[in-house]
Amino acid sequence: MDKNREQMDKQTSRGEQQDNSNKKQEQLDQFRIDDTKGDLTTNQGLKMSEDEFSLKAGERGPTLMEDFHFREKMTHFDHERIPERVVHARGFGAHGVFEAYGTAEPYSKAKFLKKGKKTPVFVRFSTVQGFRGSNDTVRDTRGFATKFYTEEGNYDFVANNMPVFFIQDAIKFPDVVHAIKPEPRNEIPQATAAHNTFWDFVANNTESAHHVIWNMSPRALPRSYRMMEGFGVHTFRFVNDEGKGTFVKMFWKPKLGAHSLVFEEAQMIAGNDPDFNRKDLFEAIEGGNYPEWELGVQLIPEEDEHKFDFDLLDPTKLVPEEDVPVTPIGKMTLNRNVDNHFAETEQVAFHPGHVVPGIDFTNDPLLQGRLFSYTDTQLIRLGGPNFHELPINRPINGFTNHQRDGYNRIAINTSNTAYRHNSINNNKPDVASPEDGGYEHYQEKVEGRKVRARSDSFKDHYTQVKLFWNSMSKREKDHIVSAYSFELGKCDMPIREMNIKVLSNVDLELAQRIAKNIGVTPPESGGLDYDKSSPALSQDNTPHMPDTLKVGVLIDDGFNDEEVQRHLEAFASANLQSVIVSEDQNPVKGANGTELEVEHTFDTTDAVLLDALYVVGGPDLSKDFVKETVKFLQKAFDHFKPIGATQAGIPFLREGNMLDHEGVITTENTNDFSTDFIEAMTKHRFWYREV
Ligand code: HDD
Repeated sequence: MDKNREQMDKQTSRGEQQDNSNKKQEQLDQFRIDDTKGDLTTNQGLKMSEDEFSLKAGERGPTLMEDFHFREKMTHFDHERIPERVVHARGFGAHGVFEAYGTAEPYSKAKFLKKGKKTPVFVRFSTVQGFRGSNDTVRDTRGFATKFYTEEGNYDFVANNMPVFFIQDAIKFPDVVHAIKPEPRNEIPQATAAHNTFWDFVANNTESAHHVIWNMSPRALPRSYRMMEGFGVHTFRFVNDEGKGTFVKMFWKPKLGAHSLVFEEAQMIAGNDPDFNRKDLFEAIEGGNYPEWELGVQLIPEEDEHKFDFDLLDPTKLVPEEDVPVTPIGKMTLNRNVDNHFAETEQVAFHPGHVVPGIDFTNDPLLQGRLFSYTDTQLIRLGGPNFHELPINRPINGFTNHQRDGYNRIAINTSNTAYRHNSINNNKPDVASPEDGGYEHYQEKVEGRKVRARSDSFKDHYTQVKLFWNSMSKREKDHIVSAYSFELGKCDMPIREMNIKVLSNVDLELAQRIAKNIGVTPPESGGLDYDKSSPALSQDNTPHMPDTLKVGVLIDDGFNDEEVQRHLEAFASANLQSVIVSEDQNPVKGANGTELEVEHTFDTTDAVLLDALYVVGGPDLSKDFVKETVKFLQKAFDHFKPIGATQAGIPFLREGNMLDHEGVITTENTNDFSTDFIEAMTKHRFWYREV
C-alpha cells in the first residue's frame, strides 16, 4: 500500500486531524529526478563514454546498426510528442493549497470542505480554441481546471472563466468545436472565432448567443490568469451527512479582481510575447506573489428548483448573484511552479466525474455528456487506461481495486486475486459503506420516456443575453460592439445578416450599432423588453488594486537620485513592480551617482507588456530615447493606462497633448506624485480620459 495511504489510514483510525497540505509534493518527490547529479547513461543505466558521435565504420563511413545508444536516443526522441488536447490544448499549470472555511459543512459532507482543512491542489489554465503553440492573448474562453488531492480521492473542478456554455446538450460539443476551430479546407484561422464557420454555427444554433456575448466582452481577454474568475457552469449537487441534497453553483473569485486587456493591446502582445499569461503566472509565483482565489457557492434548496424563470439544468444560464448570494467556502493559493511542464501540466488529466462523497451531479445534459468524454479523450491522449498512475494524476490516498494490466502499467499488484467476490484474500479489496467513506450516488428519483428531445424550459435563448448586455458599463458595451463588428466583419455577408437578425432578438441598440459597422441594413425594430441587470457581471464592479501591476520606468543617466528613489520605494511598498527601461542594458546613473540596473531596453519590452509608464527621462536624451519614449507613451495612452512623469519626462506629455487628462500624473499637477500615481494604478485604466 502507498505510504501516504497507510499514514492517512492510521491517522483516521486514531481520529487525528490530518495535515495533507504537503502530501502531494511528498508523493511527487518520489518521482522527481535530478539529472544534474550523475553520469550520462542509457535508459538501461549503462554509462556512456561518448554521446555526440554515432558509431560508424570509419570516420567517414556509414552508421552501424549496432549503435544501441544512437537507436535508443533517436527512438525516444521520435516518440516525444503526444496528441495535444482536442480543446484546451494550450495550458499552464501550478501547484497550491486549498483551505476550507467550514461554511460548506452544513451542505456537503466532503472532508476537504471541513473547517481548517488544507488540501493540495493542481490548477491548469488554458485557452480553448488554439493549438498548443498558439498565443496566450487571443479572444477566447479560458479553462480553469483544479484537481483537489483530497484524503478521499481526487476531486476535479473543471471550470471555465465564463459561467455559461455554447450548447445545452453534450451531443453538440463536436459540432461547436468543429465550427470554432480553423476551417477544414485550409486550417485558417488559428485560435480565433472570427470566421464563417463559427458565426454560421452561432446564427443557426441560437442557444450559443449567451456564451458568445461573454466571448465578445472583455472577459475573453484576461490581463492575467491571476485576475480571472472561474465558473463551474453546471448546477451541481452538494450532499450532507444526513443525505440531504442542495443544488450548488460554484465559482472562483480572484483576490485581485477580474481584469482584462484591451483588444488592440492583446493583439500587439500576441506578437510581442505569445507567452504573456503563462509568464505572468510563472513570474508571480517565482517572485512570491502567490495568487489567491476564494471558492464561492450559490446554494439553492431542492424545493426551489423551479422558482427561477429559467431551468437550473440549462448550462446556458447563470443565477444572478443578486438573486442568490455567493457564500465563500474556502481559499486557494497557488504557491509552486511545476518542475516539468510535460510531466505535470501536459500529463494532468481532469474529469468532471472525479468527485468525492458530498459532491454529486445533476441531470444537466451537458454535464452528463462530459462525464463520458473526459476519460475517453485521456485514453487516446495519454495512451491507455493507466493514466491515473502518472505522478501528477495519482490520488494522495492511493488506489486499490481489481483493475489490472494495460499499456504502461506501473503498479505491481502482489495479490493473486483480481476479482470480487473472492475467498482467497478475504474478499479484499472490498467496498466501503457510505458511513465508512464509500461513495454513494444521490438517489434522485428519475422517471420518463426515452426521447431525443429538449425540455421547453431550455427554449429561451435571449433573456440572459440581454441581462448581460444590460449589466455592462459603457466601456464594456463599446468593447462588445467592436468585438462583434471585428468578428462578423471577417465573415461573408449572408452570415453577417443572419447574426444581426439573432442579435435583434436581444437588443435593438446592440444589433443596430454592429449592423452599421459591418454594412448590414440596421434592423428597425426588435429587442427584448427586459431591463433587469446584474451588477456582479461587470468587471468594473470587481476589486481593483495595484498589487503586482508593472510600471515601466523610462529613465536615462542624470536623473534626480533622491526623487526617483523615493518614488520607486513608494511603488514597491504598494507592491507595484517597477521595470527599469532604458536605451541600452548598462546601469543608469543618477546625478549623484545612484545606479539602477536596467531590466529592459526599448527593444526587449514594449508599452503593451506594461500596465503603466513612469517617465523620468534625463537631462541629455538621445534621439532614439526620445523617439521610443514617444511611441511607448502613445500606446500606453491609447490603451487607457496610468502615466506618470517627473523632471525631464513632463515635456513628452505636453508635446503629446496628454497632460490634463485623467490618469496622467505629473509633479506639476500634484503635490504628492507617488500617492496619486499609486491611486491611478489602483484604478487600472482610464477609459475615456475625461478632462
Ligand atoms: Fe471540456 C477539456 C472545461 C464542456 C470535453 N474542458 C476541458 C478543460 C476544461 C474544460 C477547463 C481543460 C482541462 C485541462 O486543463 O486539462 N468543458 C469545460 C467546461 C465545459 C466543458 C467548463 C462546460 C460547462 N467539455 C465540455 C463538453 C465536452 C467536453 C460538453 C464533451 C462532451 N473538455 C472536453 C474534452 C477535454 C476537455 C474533449 C479536452 C482535453 C481533456 O478533456 O482532457 O474531453
